[in-house]
Amino acid sequence: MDRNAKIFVTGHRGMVGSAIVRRLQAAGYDRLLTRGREDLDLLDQRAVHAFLAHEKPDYVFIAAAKVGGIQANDQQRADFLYQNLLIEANLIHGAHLAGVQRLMFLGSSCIYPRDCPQPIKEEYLLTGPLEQTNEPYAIAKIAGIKLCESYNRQYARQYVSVMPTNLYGPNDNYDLLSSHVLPALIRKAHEAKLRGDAEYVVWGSGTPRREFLYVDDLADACVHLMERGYDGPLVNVGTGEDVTIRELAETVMDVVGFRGRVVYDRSKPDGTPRKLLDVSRLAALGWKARTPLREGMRRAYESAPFHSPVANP
Ligand code: GFB
Repeated sequence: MDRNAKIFVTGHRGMVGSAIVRRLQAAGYDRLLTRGREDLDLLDQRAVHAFLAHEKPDYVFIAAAKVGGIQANDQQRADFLYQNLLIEANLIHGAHLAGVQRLMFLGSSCIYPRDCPQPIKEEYLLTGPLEQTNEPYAIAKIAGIKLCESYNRQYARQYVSVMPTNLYGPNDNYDLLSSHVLPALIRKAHEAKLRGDAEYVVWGSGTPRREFLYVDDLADACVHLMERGYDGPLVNVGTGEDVTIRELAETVMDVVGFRGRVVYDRSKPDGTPRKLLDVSRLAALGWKARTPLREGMRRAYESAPFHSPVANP
C-alpha cells in the first residue's frame, strides 16, 4: 500500500475499526477516510454508493458490522442478519461501482460448521450445519465472503476476507447483556471486587473452549495482509491456542484482583463447544500473534471505561 493511498476504514469507532485506524496511523498512512453513523448510514444503499463514487478510495476495510456476544446474537436474530447483509452488500457493491480494486472484509470464526474438525482450516467453510445461537450472523458473514469471491471471479477485483477468532481489547463493549465473554467477565469481576462479593457469575458450564486475540494484533495482521497482498479467498486470524471458559474466568479474577469464586449459571447457553482456528495459512504469509492472553487482558482492563487506576490500585 502506498503511504499516500486514500483508505476508507468503516466502523472506525468500534473495537476493530479503531484498532485498524491506530495501526495505519502508526505506519504513516495519513489519508484515512472515516465517517460516523450520523454522517453516513451504511444501511442506506444510495448514500453509501454516492459517498464511494465521490471519494473513490484506493482501499476499503469493512470493519463495520452489527456484532455482539452469544445472547445478543441469539435474541436479535433478525437485526444481525438484516443489518450485516445490508452493510456488506452496500459497501462491496458500492466499492465495485466506484472502481475500488482492493478491499478487506472482516468476518468471524463462527462462519465455520459447529462440529467441524479442530483446528479449523479455511476449507471447512460450508461443509456442515452452523451453531444455532449465531446462525443469522454467520449466514450474513458467509454471504459477505461469497460477495467478495464473486466480484473477484466476475470482475477481477481483489476483495479478500479475513476470519478473526474471538477478539478483545480497547473500545470493547462492556454491556453485560450484549457483550462477549471476556469484557463481560472483566466487568463482573471488577464490580464483584468493589462490592466485596464472595463469588461472580459465569454463564454456561465453563467447559466450552475459545481462542482470544488481542485486537491490536488483528489490526496488525489486516494491515500486513493488505500491504503484502494475498490471493484469498479467505484467511483465518488467531493465536492457534484456546482455553476453557473456566480457565478464562480464573485468569480474569487474577488480573482484576478479585479473590472470590466462580459460580456457573447453567440456564445460559454454552454455544459452540470449540472453535480453534488453524492459523497455518496466515503463518505461511509471514504473520504471527504477539500478545499473550494475560498481557492483553491486563491492557484491556486498564483501558475499560469503568476502570479507575486511582480507585483501584
Ligand atoms: O463471547 P461469547 O458471548 O460468544 O461467549 P461466542 C463465549 C462463551 O462464554 C459461551 C460463555 O460459552 C458463553 O456462555 N460466557 C460465560 C459468557 N459468561 C459469559 C458472560 O458473562 N457473557 C457472555 N457473553 N458469555 C459469539 C458469536 O459466540 O462470538 C458471534 O455469537 C461471534 O457470532 C463472536 O462469532 C466472536 O464465542 O459463543
